[in-house]
Amino acid sequence: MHYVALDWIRAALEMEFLPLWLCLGFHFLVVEWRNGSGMATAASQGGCKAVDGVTDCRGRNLALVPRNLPSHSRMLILDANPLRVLWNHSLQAYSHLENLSLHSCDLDRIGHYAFQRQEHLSTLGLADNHLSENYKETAAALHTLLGLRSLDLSGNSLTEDMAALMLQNLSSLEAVSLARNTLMRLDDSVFEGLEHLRELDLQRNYIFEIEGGAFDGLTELRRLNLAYNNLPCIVDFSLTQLRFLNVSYNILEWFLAAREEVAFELETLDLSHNQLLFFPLLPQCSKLHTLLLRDNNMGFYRDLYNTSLPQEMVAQFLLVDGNVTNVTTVKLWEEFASSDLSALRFLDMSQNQFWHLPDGFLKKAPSLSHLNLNQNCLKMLHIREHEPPGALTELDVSHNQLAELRLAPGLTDCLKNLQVFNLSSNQLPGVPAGLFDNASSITTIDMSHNQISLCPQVVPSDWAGPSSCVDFRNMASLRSLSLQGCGLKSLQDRPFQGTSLTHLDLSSNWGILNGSISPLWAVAPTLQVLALRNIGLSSGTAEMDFSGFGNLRELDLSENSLTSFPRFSSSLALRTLDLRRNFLTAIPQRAVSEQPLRSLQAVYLSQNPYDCCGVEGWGALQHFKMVADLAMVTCNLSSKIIRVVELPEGMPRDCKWGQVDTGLFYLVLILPSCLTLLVACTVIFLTFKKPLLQVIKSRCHWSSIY
Ligand SMILES: *[C@@H]1O[C@H](CO)[C@@H](O)[C@H](O)[C@H]1NC(C)=O
Ligand SMILES: *[C@@H]1O[C@H](CO)[C@@H](O)[C@H](O)[C@H]1NC(C)=O
Ligand SMILES: *[C@@H]1O[C@H](CO)[C@@H](O)[C@H](O)[C@H]1NC(C)=O
Ligand SMILES: *[C@@H]1O[C@H](CO)[C@@H](O)[C@H](O)[C@H]1NC(C)=O
Ligand SMILES: *[C@@H]1O[C@H](CO)[C@@H](O)[C@H](O)[C@H]1NC(C)=O
Ligand SMILES: *[C@@H]1O[C@H](CO)[C@@H](O)[C@H](O)[C@H]1NC(C)=O
Ligand SMILES: *[C@@H]1O[C@H](CO)[C@@H](O)[C@H](O)[C@H]1NC(C)=O
Ligand SMILES: *[C@@H]1O[C@H](CO)[C@@H](O)[C@H](O)[C@H]1NC(C)=O
Ligand SMILES: *[C@@H]1O[C@H](CO)[C@@H](O)[C@H](O)[C@H]1NC(C)=O
Ligand SMILES: *[C@@H]1O[C@H](CO)[C@@H](O)[C@H](O)[C@H]1NC(C)=O
Ligand SMILES: *[C@@H]1O[C@H](CO)[C@@H](O)[C@H](O)[C@H]1NC(C)=O
Ligand SMILES: CC(=O)N[C@H]1CO[C@H](CO)[C@@H](O)[C@@H]1O
Repeated sequence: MHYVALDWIRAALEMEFLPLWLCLGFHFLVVEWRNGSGMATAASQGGCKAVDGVTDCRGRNLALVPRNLPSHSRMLILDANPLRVLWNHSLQAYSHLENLSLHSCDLDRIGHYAFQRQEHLSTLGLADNHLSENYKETAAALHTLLGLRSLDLSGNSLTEDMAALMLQNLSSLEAVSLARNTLMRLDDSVFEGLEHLRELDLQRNYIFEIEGGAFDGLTELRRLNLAYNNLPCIVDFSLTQLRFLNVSYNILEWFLAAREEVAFELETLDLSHNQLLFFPLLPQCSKLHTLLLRDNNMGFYRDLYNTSLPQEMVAQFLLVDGNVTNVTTVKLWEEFASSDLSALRFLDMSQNQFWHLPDGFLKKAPSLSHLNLNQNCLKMLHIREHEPPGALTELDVSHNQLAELRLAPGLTDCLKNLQVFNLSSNQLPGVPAGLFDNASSITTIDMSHNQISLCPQVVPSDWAGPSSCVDFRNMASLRSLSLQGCGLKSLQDRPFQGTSLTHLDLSSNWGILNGSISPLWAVAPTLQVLALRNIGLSSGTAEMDFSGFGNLRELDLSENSLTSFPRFSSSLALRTLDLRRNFLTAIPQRAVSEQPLRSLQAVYLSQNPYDCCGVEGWGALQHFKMVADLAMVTCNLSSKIIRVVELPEGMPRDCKWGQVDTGLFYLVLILPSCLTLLVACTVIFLTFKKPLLQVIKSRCHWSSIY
């Protein structure tokens, strides 16, 4: 019993000591902090940088807001410090702040009075903290900021209720970011009272539902970003004042604007990377100039409905709002026809499932300058009056199944503003005669990966036969032409005469030059970039004579059968030369010392079967540092593949020694045998010396008289 009482007293004593220890601990912390703050003062000259009212304390490992910073700072950056808590009054000394940045500070608590007396604060960055933890206190702190204009709360694991509480009554806000949080459902309470909000970023949340009216109070809203959410559709879109809407990377199947005859301010609409089934039904009156619809499932379902009249296509929407279910029937074509595309300049419909474009579709967008139809299933493109519109400067129909371009008869100036025409990867045999006749602005044509043939002679422009060839002659504006992988046979008749091509790609047309580059002489003076990859060039057929190509900067001769280094005339100004994947065995010294190669900035030489003993030019090449893929160049030394950079220093000389002085080699081989023979002779001689003398002596018997 005694014992127990004593124990109890000890426990009580310990209990009393506990606060003391805590106090001591706290005191210790404070002392340490004081010392720390002394250091921070030093850092405000060294660590924190203070220039022109901007104090930058990024990543200084600060646990508290330093107290000795310049008090007149207008901008304070405390990003990436382990603050954890923003204590009450910790910013008291800096009452002139306009801009405060606290990104990635591990903040899970912001004191109610942390921002007191911050009347000038207009921009507050709180991204990437843990503000969901004590969100009520944080909300209370934010409510003291009556002049706040921009607030970044991204990456804080906030739900819609937390966000709603934090934003409540912050009516001065003009820009809010709630990106990378965990919002799921938006109703009219979340953004209530933010009547000055112009910009709202909600990307990368889990929003699957936006109730009607959620944005109704935001009368000033101009930019709304809803990218990377889970929205299944947008119907009855009625934010008339919005200029920019980004709903990319959702799961939208429909976009349907409210059918009101009011003017929408919408200029940019990004609906790319969704699952749209039909062209969005846009406002009847808008200023839309950029419409991005890349990577959806859109098509015009003429074939599906088995009707040639798209007017008959109908979609029914089941709208569920609370316990009220409404069925709305939309006549797709009528709806589409009433969409206002008159200001549209940029339209991206790539990566969809368009098998055809209905008659009159492009006519609705007379201002269109960029049209991207890349990666669809188009089989035919009908070029008619105003389709595509005359303003078009860039048309990309690459990666479709086009087997025919059809040109309305009598049409002459349909492509007069077109600059870039990409027809790559289709099944076109050619283009209709006369299509390019009045295309006087065209600079770039990509016809790669089509099975085209070049017209043998000038085709009369009134010739209405099938478009089974293409003629580039006399296209004075043309600068860049790709005919890669077109299955072209040996070029005849100077097919590029009358053009001023600067870029030409003839790669992967086996045999197209048939040993002579004379078909290119017509464009030799203007060419700057020439690709002759994989066309079966060999050194044997004829010397490649590039002497007329005075402006050539880049030449690609890779994937051919060249066995020797090509010769270039001295007037060449080459900068890049690609000789990969040929059959070069040696780099001759002269190739390197020749004048045109001195101007080279990059030469690619790997994947050739060099002989390690035939690389006399390497030293010089390395000296000029122009071998761009030197690390990958290998050579062959008695059946072993060695990387050239790993060759021993004097290697080529050793090779020469081995090749030239074979006489010496034989001498060395023979020398031991000779020596052996000599020794043997001496031994024999010595062994038989005595008897021999004796024999002589015995023979000279008579001389023993003395
Ligand atoms: C506040 O700082 C941010 C980030 O440096 C900057 O983008 C913004 O313009 C500044 N705002 C003001 C009002 O100075
Ligand atoms: C700030 O002060 C209030 C009121 O005194 C107090 O309730 C709160 O705990 C304090 N917050 C912090 C982080 O110190
Ligand atoms: C917001 O304003 C309303 C009306 O002025 C007021 O009743 C409410 O308490 C305010 N809420 C906060 C969190 O300040
Ligand atoms: C829309 O948002 C996505 C994701 O942030 C971005 O990649 C895209 O560029 C934005 N679109 C426009 C038109 O800015
Ligand atoms: C589509 O309609 C045509 C005639 O209008 C008919 O011959 C054809 O069988 C129909 N196809 C389908 C799949 O209904
Ligand atoms: C819908 O719900 C409201 C209240 O939630 C109720 O008053 C109304 O009667 C309901 N209507 C129907 C058609 O069920
Ligand atoms: C449903 O239809 C009724 C009558 O047409 C209309 O008053 C109501 O607003 C509609 N509700 C929705 C959610 O569209
Ligand atoms: C044409 O389109 C293809 C594939 O989409 C692309 O690789 C190529 O760079 C484009 N050509 C030009 C000249 O833009
Ligand atoms: C179109 O080309 C034809 C023949 O090349 C020429 O006669 C005509 O004037 C051109 N039209 C325009 C509008 O340039
Ligand atoms: C290729 O050139 C050789 C002679 O240089 C010629 O006999 C042959 O007909 C040419 N081949 C083609 C397809 O023009
Ligand atoms: C390397 O050289 C030897 C003899 O010179 C030859 O038999 C062999 O095929 C060469 N190997 C390669 C990969 O070129
Ligand atoms: C480590 C360190 O700087 N300690 C100092 C903390 O501050 C006290 C008093 O200001 C100094 O005496 C310590 O040397």
